Amino acid sequence: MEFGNKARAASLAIKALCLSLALAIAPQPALAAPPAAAASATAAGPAATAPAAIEAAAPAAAASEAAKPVPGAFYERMKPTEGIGMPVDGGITLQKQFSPLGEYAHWIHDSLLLPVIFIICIFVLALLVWVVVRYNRRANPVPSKTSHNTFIEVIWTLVPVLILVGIAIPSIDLLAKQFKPAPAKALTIKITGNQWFWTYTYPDNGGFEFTSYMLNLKDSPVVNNGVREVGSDPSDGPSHLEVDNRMVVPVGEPIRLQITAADVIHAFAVPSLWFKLDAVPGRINEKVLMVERPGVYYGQCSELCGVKHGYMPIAIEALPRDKFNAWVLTQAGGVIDGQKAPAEVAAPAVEAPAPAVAPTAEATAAASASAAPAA
Ligand SMILES: [Cu+2]
Repeated sequence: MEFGNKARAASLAIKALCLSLALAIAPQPALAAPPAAAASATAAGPAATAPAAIEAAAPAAAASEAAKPVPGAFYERMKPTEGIGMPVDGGITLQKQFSPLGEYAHWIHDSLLLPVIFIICIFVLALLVWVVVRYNRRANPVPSKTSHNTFIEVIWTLVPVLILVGIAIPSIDLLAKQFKPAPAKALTIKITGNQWFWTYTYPDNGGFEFTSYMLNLKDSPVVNNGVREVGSDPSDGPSHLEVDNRMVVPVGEPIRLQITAADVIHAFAVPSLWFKLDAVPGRINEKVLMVERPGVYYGQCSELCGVKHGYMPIAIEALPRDKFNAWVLTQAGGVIDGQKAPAEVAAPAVEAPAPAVAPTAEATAAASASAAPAA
């Protein structure tokens, strides 16, 4: 919201600059142009006295509003990519990472910790084998009485200290980065853990809120009443991980996630985004989420929270900013920078076959395309 205010302030400043330039160079007849353009430049406010100048400022305004959704834009649920943002069969290491911190942590794990662990294990194993072979009773009947060797003692103290320092430097660096607060302009999303589903609230986009339940499993007892079966939509991901309403986020920007719980302790965890934070009743935990590329990323509640603990997965759909904005406008009460959706964008494509306002050709095609597989 604050970012929106700043963007508007910047846009106003650019317009004011263009206005003074235009006033200085515009020939007099241009100032007498019809005032029709004023209607399109609502943000110009009191500074908008000369229609010709407003016309001159239009390209600058268009640039600052490039992030806004195009009227008639629609949201289409993204199909996840197999093996991306989800566990894979026979996987033995961390999931492929899609956040800067995740990549850093993955590097620490693969290029630092694993080699150190491997070298230490091989070294200790070799020492054991050497001792067993060389110093058993038959091979070495008269043992040495040596009890101290200063050089070896210095080595076996110093080397582990250096190894620990070598591990600590990037670890503490990663820890510090994980605790870095979100920038003031970051989008805020509030997440509430419930027995046994998640609630997502978007306070910066009109405060709309929705719940997210796991899809029911095929040929199994119903887990969530009134929720469809997994696989009944072509965009569905793996069973036990796919949900009815995904949390949608913009890609490539820091997002402030504020996490709490309504009943017992849950934990919001998405392995491929290097994100895990407890959801504690009566308390708000905050952490920054940054997704590097568009996609669907799955996680699960990671705190034993009751009988259906294993049935409250998390699905995050990361979209480019313009598509995220379009998605926001499909939500009831969804607002981008104080602007509400045009009627045809606000009407849910699937649930409203006959919208009150005539939809654009594109929206109609989208509605019929997404409605067809469900039928
Ligand atoms: Cu839980």
